[in-house]
Parts: sequence; C-alpha cells; structure tokens
Amino acid sequence: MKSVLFLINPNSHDNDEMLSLISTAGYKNLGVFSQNLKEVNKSYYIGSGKVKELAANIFLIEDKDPVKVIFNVELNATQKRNLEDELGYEVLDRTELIIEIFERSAKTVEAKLQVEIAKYRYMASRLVDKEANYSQVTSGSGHNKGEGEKEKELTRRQLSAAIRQKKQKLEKIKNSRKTARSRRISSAIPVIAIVGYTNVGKSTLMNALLELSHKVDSKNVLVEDKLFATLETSSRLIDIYGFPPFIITDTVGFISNLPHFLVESFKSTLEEIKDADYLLHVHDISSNMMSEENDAVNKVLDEIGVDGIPIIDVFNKSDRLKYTPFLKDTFITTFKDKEEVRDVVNYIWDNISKNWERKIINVPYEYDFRTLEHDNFVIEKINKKDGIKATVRFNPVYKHKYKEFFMN
Ligand SMILES: Nc1nc2c(ncn2[C@@H]2O[C@H](COP(=O)(O)OP(=O)(O)OP(=O)(O)O)[C@@H](O)[C@H]2O)c(=O)[nH]1
Ligand SMILES: [Mg+2]
Repeated sequence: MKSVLFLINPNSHDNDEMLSLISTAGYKNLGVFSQNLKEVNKSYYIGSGKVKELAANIFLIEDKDPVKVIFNVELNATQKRNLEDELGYEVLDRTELIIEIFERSAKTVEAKLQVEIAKYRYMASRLVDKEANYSQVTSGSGHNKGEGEKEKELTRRQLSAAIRQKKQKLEKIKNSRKTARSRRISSAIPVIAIVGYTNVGKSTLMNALLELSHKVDSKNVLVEDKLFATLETSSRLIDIYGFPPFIITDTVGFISNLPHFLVESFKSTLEEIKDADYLLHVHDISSNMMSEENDAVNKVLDEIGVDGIPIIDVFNKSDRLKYTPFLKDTFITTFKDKEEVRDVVNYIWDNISKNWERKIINVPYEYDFRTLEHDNFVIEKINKKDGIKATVRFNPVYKHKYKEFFMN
C-alpha cells in the first residue's frame, strides 16, 4: 500500500507523528506536501489551486500501485468526496488512519468490539454531514428530500442498532472483569495503572517488571515501535524480591487530538484506569513535544473522569539523550536497563509509602526478613552482628506485627 502525506499547517512533531501513524498502518509513503492555511476552504479544506498542484505532483511520483492521499486533519464528508473527485485518488483523514491502525492492532474480542463501535460512530457522524448536504441540494423538492431521508434514516437506524448490540456485548465482558477486579481489591494490594502517550514505553515497563518478578512467560505483553501497539488493558501481579507486591495495569496509549468519539468507544477499557490506586504516568524525555504529549494525556484523563488518583511521573528513554539532565523531583530512567527498572520499583514504593510511619528496627537473623520486606517499604538495611538493622516505612495495615523490633 502506497501513500502520500499532505500536511496542513505542519510542525516537525506533526510530520513525525503522521509518518509514524502511516508506517504503523502499513503504508509506504512516497512524498510529503504541505500548505499553510489561514482559512479552511469549505469544499476542499485546502485551496482549490493547491488541489490541482497536488494532483500533478502525485502523478509524477506514483507508480503502478494505487495511492492514498492522507491528511493530518479531520475532513468532513463533502471535503473528502470533493478531494477524491478532483485528485482521482482515495483520501484518508487522520481519524480514518487511526481507525485503520486500531483495526489492525485489535486482537482480543474486546478490542475488536471497541474498534467496530468507533468505526460505526465515525460512519454515523459522516451521515450527519451528508444530511446537511442533502438539505442544501434538495430544498424545494419535497419528493426527493423524502426519499433521501428514508435512505439515511434506515442507515442511521441500522448503525445505532449495531452500536447498541456491540455495546451490550462489551458490557458483558466488562462485568465479568469487574468481578475479577473486586476479588482483587479485597486483597489490599495496590493497583497501579501505567498511562502515557502512545509509544513512550508503557508495555516495555510492564514486561521488565514481569521479568524482575520472574514471570517471563506467555503472558508478556506486546512491545512494538508502533503507535497503538496496545489496545486493551491487561493486569499482572508483580512480586519482586525486596519489595511489597503490586498489581500493574498496562493501558492503551493516548495521542493528541484524539476525536471524542474514539475516546468514547474505548471508554470501557480506559475506565479501568479509574479503579487504580495510583497512576504511573510515563513520559518520553527524548521527545521534543513532551509537554504537548503531557497535555494530551491529561486531557484524555479528564475526559474519562479520572480525578484525585495520585500520579507518579516517570521519564523514560534517557538512553536516547546525549546528556541526562539533572532536574529536581524528576525521575529520569530507561526501561531498557534492568537495574534501572529496579530503581523504578523503588521510586514507586517511595511514593506510595510517603505517609507511612518511618521506624528504625533491629531484626534478629532467626526472623524471616522477607516477610517484613513483603509487607513494608524497606529504605535501607545493614547486616549487623546481632541481626539486620533497617530503616523502614511501615504499612499501617501491618505495622502491629513488627512492634517488637522498633528501636525508636
Ligand atoms: N531507546 C529506548 N527505547 C525504548 C525505551 N523504552 C521503550 N522503548 C521502545 O519504544 C517503543 C515503544 O515501546 P512500547 O513499550 O510498545 O510503548 P507503549 O507505550 O506501550 O506504546 P503503545 O502501546 O503503542 O501506546 C519500542 O520500540 C520499545 O523498544 C527506552 O528506555 N529507550
Ligand atoms: Mg503498549
């Protein structure tokens, strides 16, 4: 599959992100064209002169395969059709491209259902668009208008019936997961959801944690240098020697300007984020648009109604920087390095245990120190003659078990 990218008011991030989306969707991009626009053209989005120029340019670079022309904005139905007529090539806008990627990535029943709902919602939004056109074209002709409307009504009714049916199926899956979750919640193990922009390394962290947890098996999650490699949430128990256990949830990555209906379609997956006790927000420190990416993530979190869950920020991909900057209160790391991932776990527990009571203890060697480490956060430990001397933050739930060891 071949494509040509047309960028409207581009910046370098837009350019990179669109090219990533295009290659993730499986296209070989033949060329990039652009226009700076102050005003949107009603018929074509871009200027009509530019459309002709673009057609001529594509003609020069195309080979035998059909080419799709991809825009970095959202086009309405009229603009898309006019562009296709004028260019003689199929046109895709950014949303359609993202839906194509979602379709390719969706592996589970749940992800597939969500993508189908998103697609139908998108089609329904296109119908509204067409309707505006119809009323312009057919005003005055009562007969035609009625016919047109009947046709549209049917399609819309079919679409909403299909959406309703798929939502019901989704609801069933969601409910079965809820029961599993409530069983989990009663165990008092904290649930941490990894959130962040797409491709920042969320699934890489999940797998690294599983590895430290000695659980490398078929349950690993997919890591790819692709946008939206992950389309469903998955949770795993992480139990690493020297730390208390926690449950980690890998989630779908976010992207800027994600159309609302897409967020809406993935709500059942995204809503799991709301059940987390903590959010681990992963940033890509090597990205030159980190702050925009941060805003996009916060916007989606707002949209799904995440409110009041403590956020732990972690900045990944430090290995891609020439120099690692020293920034106060900023945890910079790379998930590619196993030792550093242990530090991430330490950082997570340092945050979780912030308000736990800190005690210095002396534990005789006969006692199984591992149980203590499993229940509480050990900041430091030193082996002494008569036992282990340690600085520990005690989990209020388990503190009573260890009173005999307190030295302060
Ligand atoms: N250089 C470098 N690459 C990394 C690091 N962490 C992850 N990656 C790479 O970044 C790419 C994306 O990683 P994923 O873990 O799939 O990212 P994700 O956030 O889960 O992405 P989505 O599921 O698409 O939202 C992969 O090619 C990883 O190998 C890192 O610390 N340094
Ligand atoms: Mg992922």
